[in-house]
Amino acid sequence: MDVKAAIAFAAGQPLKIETVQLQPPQAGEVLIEIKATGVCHTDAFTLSGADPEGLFPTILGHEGAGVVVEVGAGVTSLKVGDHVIPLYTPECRQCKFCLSQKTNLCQAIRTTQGRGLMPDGTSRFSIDGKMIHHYMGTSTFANYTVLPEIAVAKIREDAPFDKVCYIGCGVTTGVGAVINTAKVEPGANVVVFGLGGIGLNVIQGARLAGADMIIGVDLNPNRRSLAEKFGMTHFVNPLEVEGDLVPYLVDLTKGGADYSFECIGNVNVMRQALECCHKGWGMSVIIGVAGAGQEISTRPFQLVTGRVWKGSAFGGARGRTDVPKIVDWYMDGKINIDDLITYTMPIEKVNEAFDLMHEGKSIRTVLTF
Ligand code: NAD
Ligand code: AHE
Ligand code: ZN
Repeated sequence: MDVKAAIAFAAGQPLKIETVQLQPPQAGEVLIEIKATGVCHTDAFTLSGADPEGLFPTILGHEGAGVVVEVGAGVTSLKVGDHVIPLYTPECRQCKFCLSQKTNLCQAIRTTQGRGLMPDGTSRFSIDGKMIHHYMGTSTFANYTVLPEIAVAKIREDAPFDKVCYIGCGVTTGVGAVINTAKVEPGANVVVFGLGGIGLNVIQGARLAGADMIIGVDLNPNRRSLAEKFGMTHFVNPLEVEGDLVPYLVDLTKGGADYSFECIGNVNVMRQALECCHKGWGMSVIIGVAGAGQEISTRPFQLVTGRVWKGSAFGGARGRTDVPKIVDWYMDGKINIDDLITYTMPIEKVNEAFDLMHEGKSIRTVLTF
């Protein structure tokens, strides 16, 4: 079938809206009509060319919501008409990783997904007979996309697509990192580096967990008021701090953060995030994605003396199990999504959405079809 998609033909170039061809779902796959998709910094990261897994041409987008319109042979957990959120972290419930119950990183289709292909090693997308890569297994910058059944979360039908699409990445990543990965406890002191689409969800996750002090760190002073609305108690702009940021934060938290979160993708900030943690127990969680060739460093003494460095992908969430619950939290008013969606515009304006992100003018832009 012909579908409308924003294609990234090469790194660093604006996306182009084109009509592309999509093959029907194969065994174990479903065809989804995408109704709305968020634009995450990771889409921009891959488009920039800094992603070692970045492949072109591709259809970006991994924060979508839509409706199942066709199911392939053998699909049992989904039917036509189901409202769904595509998952870049699937949940097969059968692989070693899923069965371990120690991680959300299902590996059932990770190899082909990383090569921009469906599990059978081919792509469903093409243009004029030339193959186009899938992206993160989701490719939500298209009005129709195909996914394996194990990479689709079924959600309630009264949830608005143009809001809950954000649960497909940013909301779950931020809130989940606090609850699933760090397991922040009531009364904890938390420092959040980067108050964008992820960091603000860490802030609201920390409030949900009952954190006491919630410190937000960002170079953009315009982030302050929204972060306060989401639970931030103290704002720190590193440009206004005299001297080193780390001792400043250790002082502010009276000994160091119980938990810190890096939501930028900057390896120097990752080091600061670890080193501002409390001696003996402070835990720093890396969420930000850093470019090819970049490495983190610190004195091993930081770890010897009890600080813990962790990472979190998709907020440690098991998508098919946890995403429907997070949709419920939103529908029940436990988490705020609406105030983080700063722009909603048609897919044709996708390049404007990236510009707004780079200019620091948006938290999340949602594209509709
Ligand atoms: P964003 O662009 O919305 O937000 C980034 C924020 O960081 C901005 O507010 C910016 O002003 C701030 N910032 C930039 N440099 C800074 C610095 N040196 N010090 C302090 N603040 C600084 O991006 P986002 O969508 O929130 O994504 C954040 C990061 O998380 C990206 O690297 C993205 O790829 C990654 N990410 C990871 C996961 C995961 O599962 N691990 C999921 C989604 C996004
Ligand atoms: N392709 C990059 C890695 C990018 C990355 O870490 N992605 C996160 C999700 S970011 C969503 O906005 C993730 O889930 N990682 C786990 C995984 O298996 O990719 C690279 O460096 O190669
Ligand atoms: Zn994302």
